[in-house]
Amino acid sequence: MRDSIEGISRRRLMAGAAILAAPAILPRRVFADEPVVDLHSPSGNSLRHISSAFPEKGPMIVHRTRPNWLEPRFEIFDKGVFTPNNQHYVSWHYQTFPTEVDPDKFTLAVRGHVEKPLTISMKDLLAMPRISLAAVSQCAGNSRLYFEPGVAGAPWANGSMANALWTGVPLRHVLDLAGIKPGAQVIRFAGADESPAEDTPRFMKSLSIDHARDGEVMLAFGMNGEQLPLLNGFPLRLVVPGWVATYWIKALNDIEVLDQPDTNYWTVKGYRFPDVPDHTVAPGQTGYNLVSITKLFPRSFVTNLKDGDKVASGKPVYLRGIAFGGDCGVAKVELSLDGGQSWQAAKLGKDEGKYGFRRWESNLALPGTGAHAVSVRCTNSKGEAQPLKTTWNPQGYMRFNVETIKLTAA
Ligand SMILES: Nc1nc2c(c(=O)[nH]1)N[C@H]1C(S)=C(S)[C@@H](COP(=O)(O)O)O[C@H]1N2
Ligand SMILES: [Mo]
Repeated sequence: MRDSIEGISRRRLMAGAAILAAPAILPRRVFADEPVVDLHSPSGNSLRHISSAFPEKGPMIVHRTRPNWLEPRFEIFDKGVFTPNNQHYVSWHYQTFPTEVDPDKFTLAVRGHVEKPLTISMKDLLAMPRISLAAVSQCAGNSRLYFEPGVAGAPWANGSMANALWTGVPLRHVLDLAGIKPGAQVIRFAGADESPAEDTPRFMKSLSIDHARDGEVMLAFGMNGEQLPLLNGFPLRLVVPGWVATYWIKALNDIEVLDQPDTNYWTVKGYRFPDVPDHTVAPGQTGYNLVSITKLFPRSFVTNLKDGDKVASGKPVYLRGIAFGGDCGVAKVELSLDGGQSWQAAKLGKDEGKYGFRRWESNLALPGTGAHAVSVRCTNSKGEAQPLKTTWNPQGYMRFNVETIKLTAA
C-alpha cells in the first residue's frame, strides 16, 4: 500500500497480527512454517525465523517479538542505496508504543522554557516549510551479534541500519515559533510510548540547542515519499542526520526545552561506551570512562557476495556494496586482499547526500585459486577511516571496523 504524505491516513496494527499476539519468546506456533536464516554468529545463537507477519513489513528476521526487534535479510542492501520502507528495521524499547494512531488527533507539544508553548497538529506540520534529505538510521547495537566474545543486548546482525529519503519540517522552524527563552540549556524529546512501569524511565533523549537548530534535524512525516510505517514511528519522528538512531525519537509527541541539564536515565546512563580510541577495550578491562554515543562512524559492506561464496577463477570478480561516512560523506572505499597491507580504490556510485548510503563497485583480480580474504574500508570526508582491528566493548556498541569476507576461487 502506497500512501502519499499529504493525504496522511490512519494507521493501525491489524488485530491478531503477530506483533500483538506473540509471546515474548519466539513463538513456534506462529513461525513454525516460516523459513529460518543462519546469521553465522561466532558465539553461536545464529538461527532466526523470518516472518512476513508484521504490519507494513515484508520478510523480516525476528530477534524478538514483544517489543519488536526486526531486521531485513542483508541481501536487500544490494538492491539500491535506499532501503524500502517495508524492509526498514524495527526497534522499540517498550511494548507501550501505539498500535493505533489517528493522525487527525495526534499532536506534538512544544513546552518548557519557551515564550509560547505550542500544541501542533499534523495538519499544521504539513503546512510548514519542509526539507528532504537522505540519511542512514543505524542502531547503536548494529552488528552486536558479531562481537567476540559475545555480549548481552539486542543480537542484531548487520541489518539494523537503513537509508531513507526523509521529509519533514526543520526542527528549528518549530522551536523559533515557540521562542526559546534565554537561559535554555538543552532540548528533550519523547514519544507516545509511555514508561511501562512506575520505576521504569520513559524513553527520552536530548540535543543541544545549537544542534536542534542546525536546520537539518527534522520532524519527519515522510519516508521515501510515503508516510512512516507505524512500527517506524508513524506519524512523526525526529531525524538527526549523522547521529545514531537512538536520538531519532519515534511517534514524537513531546519536545521540552529545559533550563537545566537533562538528567533522565537514557541521557545520563543509557547508550554510553568506553571513552578510549575506537571505543574499544579488552574483555574484563576496567578503569576507563564512559561517554554518550552520538555520531555515526564510517562503515562499508560487500552486498553482492557473502562470506564463504565460491567464485570463478581466472577472471576478475565483480564486487559491489554500500558505504556510509557517518556524520559526513564518503571520501573513498578501498579493498584489500592482504589483510590491510595494501589497498585499491573502488569506484563510487552517485552521491545521494552526505548522510546516506553510497554505492561502490570494483572488478577485483584474485591472485590465483583457493581462499581469499577480501576486506573493505571506508574513509569519510573528514579523513576518518574504519579501523582494521576489530572494535569491541562490553555493551556491543558501534562496531565499525573493516569487514572481511572469504571467497574461494575455483
Ligand atoms: N519513541 C521511541 N523512539 C525510539 C526508540 C524507542 O524505543 N521509542 N528507540 C530508538 C532506537 S534505540 C532505535 S535503534 C530506533 C529504531 O528506529 P526504527 O524502528 O524506525 O528502525 O528508534 C529510536 N527511537
Ligand atoms: Mo537502537
